[in-house]
Amino acid sequence: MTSSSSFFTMIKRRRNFDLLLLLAVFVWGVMTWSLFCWVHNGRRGSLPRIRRNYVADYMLKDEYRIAPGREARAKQRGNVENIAVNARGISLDNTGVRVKKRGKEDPHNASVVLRGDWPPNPIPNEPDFDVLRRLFSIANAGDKGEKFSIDKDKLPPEELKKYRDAYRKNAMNEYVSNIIGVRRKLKDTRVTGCAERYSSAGLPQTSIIICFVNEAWSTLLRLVHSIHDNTPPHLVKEVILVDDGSSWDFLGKPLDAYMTRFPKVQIVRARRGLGLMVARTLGYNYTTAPVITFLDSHCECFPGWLEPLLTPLATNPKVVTTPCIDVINKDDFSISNGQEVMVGVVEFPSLQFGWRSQPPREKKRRKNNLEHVRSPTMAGGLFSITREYFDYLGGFDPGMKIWGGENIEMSFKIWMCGGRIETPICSRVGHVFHSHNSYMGIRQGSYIASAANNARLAEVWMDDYKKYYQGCCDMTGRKFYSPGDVSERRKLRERLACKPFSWYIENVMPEVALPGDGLYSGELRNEAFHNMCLDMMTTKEWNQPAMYGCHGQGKAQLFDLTDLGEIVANNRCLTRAHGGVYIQKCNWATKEHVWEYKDKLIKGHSNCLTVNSTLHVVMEKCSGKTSQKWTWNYHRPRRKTVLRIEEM
Ligand code: UD2
Ligand code: MN
Repeated sequence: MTSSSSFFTMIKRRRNFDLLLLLAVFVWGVMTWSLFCWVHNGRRGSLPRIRRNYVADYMLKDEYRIAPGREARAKQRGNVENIAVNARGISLDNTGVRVKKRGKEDPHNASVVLRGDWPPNPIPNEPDFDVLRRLFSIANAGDKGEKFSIDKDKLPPEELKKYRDAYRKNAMNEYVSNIIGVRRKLKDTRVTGCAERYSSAGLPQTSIIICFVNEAWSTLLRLVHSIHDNTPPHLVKEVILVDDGSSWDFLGKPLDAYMTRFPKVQIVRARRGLGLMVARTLGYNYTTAPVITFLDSHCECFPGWLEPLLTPLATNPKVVTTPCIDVINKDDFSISNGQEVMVGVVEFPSLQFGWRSQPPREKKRRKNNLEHVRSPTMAGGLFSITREYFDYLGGFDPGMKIWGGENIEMSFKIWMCGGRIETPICSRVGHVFHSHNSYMGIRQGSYIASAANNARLAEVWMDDYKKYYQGCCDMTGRKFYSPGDVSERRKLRERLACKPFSWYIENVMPEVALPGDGLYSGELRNEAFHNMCLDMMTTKEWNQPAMYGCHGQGKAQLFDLTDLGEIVANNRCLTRAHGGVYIQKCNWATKEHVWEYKDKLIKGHSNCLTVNSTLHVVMEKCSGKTSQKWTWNYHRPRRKTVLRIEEM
């Protein structure tokens, strides 16, 4: 009995001992954890307050951490979008989207973030500001839209690695953009008279739609800040950010958290990448204002940008406005304010959008410098349109995928169905022109999609003129033409009784050369050289055209003399410069592009196009010798004589 009771006492003591041991381990664990947290808090403690809040927020959530190599693995499996969305754990409704509504405060009371106030990890490639401050003067970086650059060779290896990685992932110098931060002041670069000309009183409200896929943190946030800082609040009903299936973690919860300071911002998330046309339509479904304004996700809005876009729409719902797009340099983030306002055209046979100077008739039509510039097409990312006209035109073609073509489709139908495109010269918005489309990696098939989009627009809107587009290309240059089912879009056009494409060409864009449709066209042969044809050789600017064996394949040997007197092949113009003849982008403002063809001589100013001994063409005094005598295959004495844009 005694022995058994002492046995139990021993067990009891042993239990106490175990409990004590457990307690000690627990206390040790808590102390280590506290020490760990203290160290981390110390780091966070040095950050501005606002940042600490959401750093804490997302650091708690494992799914917002960047899993090294995850993107690469996902790419291998070809389903980046799904992985991304799942990894973020975003809950979605049946339609595949989630909408976050914000509070109701006045936006101007919203908290602001100062330069350098910037979330650390998990934003990838965040510069180490302490290192940077020691090496460079980074105060006021990029202020007033001025350029900011650093000598990357001075960066220590770990910073240089970030610098390079950031560039590769974003097709722009994200590292420098990060130094500039998410907010900067922009100069008022409008021409004189703009500030007085527009008022925000009585204008309709707009909803702003910004679609993005894997956009850099600093460029996306800088855009939203620039809208906030440079727009009268009563003109903006809401800003809809459409996340089109981004795979970068910081565009999840951290972005949600950041945007809570802007009560008018809503974030709509697509379950998977929809392509920009469908993503914009998705955003559109959440808008409520009478005017819709689209912006790319790497823009910056200048003071007074919105009023001129809305003003014409207040009285004419069929006018679509697009701002002057200033170039934000992808390397130093300077914003250059191009002096002359350009117009948009479509190039043949590529159907690509192109910039040109204002054609002579448009210059004549505009009575003063502040008058809006009418434009045959628009770049497509930045424009305001009334809800009424957008709906009437059937919005974006839902059959178009990923990228490309939608801007030209929209432009054609705006004009052909009774409206017009205008650029108010007082509205200025900057846009980063990337070295390539950085999201193409996660949008497989984007080249093919863009070509198919062009085929759709040719099939639906271009009537017989679709012969000028013969399809284009995948990444290897292989051509194809696959518009898919366009029956619904054709019905739409019929229902709206829009004008024929010939009307558009003759009235809206008569200056653009259609290949093989010039006053003179075909091969350009010289009497001194049999079996040889003038050949552009390449489309590279400043290359010299030369005589080459005739191949009958068109393209670089298919020359058109246009109504404006340009000699065009392969979408490029023959240009006189430094006594020689070169290839340049066509530009109606340039006198050196204008030629006269008479008595077999091709004259430019008072000299004649002549073949020299190296088979290149040069300008020489006109003597009538055989090497100055040219013949074309076809002559079309006619035609687009009426340029009626001013009557519309
Ligand atoms: C121009 C337009 C762009 C669009 C395009 C033709 C300007 C300045 N930009 O090319 O808006 O009209 O021509 O299609 O006028 N995006 C998505 N999902 C995608 C692909 C892109 O949401 O699958 C977003 C992207 O993040 C960006 C916008 O759509 O905000 C336009 O793409 P971009 O910037 O690559 O096009 P860009 O400027 O080369
Ligand atoms: Mn863009």
